[in-house]
Amino acid sequence: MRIKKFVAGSMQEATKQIRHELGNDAVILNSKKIQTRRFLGLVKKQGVEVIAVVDQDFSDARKAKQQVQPAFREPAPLPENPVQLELASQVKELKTLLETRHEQPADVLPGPLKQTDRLLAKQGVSQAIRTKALSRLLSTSFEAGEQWTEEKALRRVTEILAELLPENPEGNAAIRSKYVVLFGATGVGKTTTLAKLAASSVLEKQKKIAFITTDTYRIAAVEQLKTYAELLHAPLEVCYTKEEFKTAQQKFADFDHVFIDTAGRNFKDGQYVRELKEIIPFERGIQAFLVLSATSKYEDMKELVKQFSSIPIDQLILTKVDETDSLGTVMNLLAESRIGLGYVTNGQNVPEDIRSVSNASFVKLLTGC
Ligand SMILES: Nc1nc2c(ncn2[C@@H]2O[C@H](COP(=O)(O)OP(=O)(O)OP(=O)(O)O)[C@@H](O)[C@H]2O)c(=O)[nH]1
Ligand SMILES: [Mg+2]
Repeated sequence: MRIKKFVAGSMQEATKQIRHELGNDAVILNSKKIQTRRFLGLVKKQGVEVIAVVDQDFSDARKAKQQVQPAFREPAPLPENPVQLELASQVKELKTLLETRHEQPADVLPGPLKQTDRLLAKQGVSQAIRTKALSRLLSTSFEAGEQWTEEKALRRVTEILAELLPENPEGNAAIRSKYVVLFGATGVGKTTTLAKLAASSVLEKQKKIAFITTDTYRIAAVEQLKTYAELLHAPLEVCYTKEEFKTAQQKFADFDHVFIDTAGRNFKDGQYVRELKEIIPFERGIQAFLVLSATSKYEDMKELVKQFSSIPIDQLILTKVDETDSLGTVMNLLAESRIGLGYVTNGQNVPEDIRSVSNASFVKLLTGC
């Protein structure tokens, strides 16, 4: 790879020099307007300073390919506006470099974009998503003479990341079904989060609510939910079987919302998912949330989503975001699973430590932008 700085009176002149010295495969990494001085420094003149790079391996491989396949060479575009054409070709080349250099895309990026890429990598955003986001940034917002700044690049990439997430309009997370069920691995915060949701239904929307728990594995689990139910003056039914669940549903016929808690189990064992489905009729009028902890490993979260693929999950709830600084793995999971995120929780306090999220607010949490 060869990098060189060029100083010229105009962008056209600079691109001419670059093409002459580095060839048609050169890519502009950065350009800025400068003032040059002539005649012993007495006369100032506007100019540009351009840093360009050529990836020799890439260039040679492309030339070799063109020589072998001359019939497939694209016809050269008509030179309407040389600067525009040159920029368009640079963007194309940079995108190709990005997409073909999967191991280290940051290598070929201009400085501010490199910073953005590093920040996302530090957050744990996968290489595939970073490449996609930066390629989209290059195709959509590269304007003639525009100076990249770190802030601008990060802001734009944040918007692009939101576009890569599954559709999840703002307000979608609202509790809208009569039955709301939370399930997920042990200790992720299901019961606490259920209490937060139930409390805001009562306190903010004055709804009449009840609780059901199917967590009959631990005595303490029932006690924990009973405490919240008493605080909210809401009835609680403990259900061991499908029949008991049906009876509880009849009992709560005239309630606005029934919040259902479930036992945390090692759901890698498909047996537990089957047990859950045996008691709760997931198909009708039930808003189902899979609860994941932001502190979990990506592979474990992915496996869990897979194990629950036979249950119609409405949205995910992400707990314990206060315990981690990196939400990249969640970004990867959402983009891959195509399930939207409804809420994030950020502490142990009931009911305040919960907020509903849209794609836009989630990516802002991720990039801090
Ligand atoms: N830091 C932090 N802790 C949380 C959050 N949500 C829940 N917790 C804590 O996590 C612990 C487990 O919470 P529970 O609500 O009992 O979790 P669970 O998923 O119901 O657990 P099991 O029913 O045993 O599977 C408790 O100490 C909660 O206070 C959160 O957003 N942030
Ligand atoms: Mg629990």
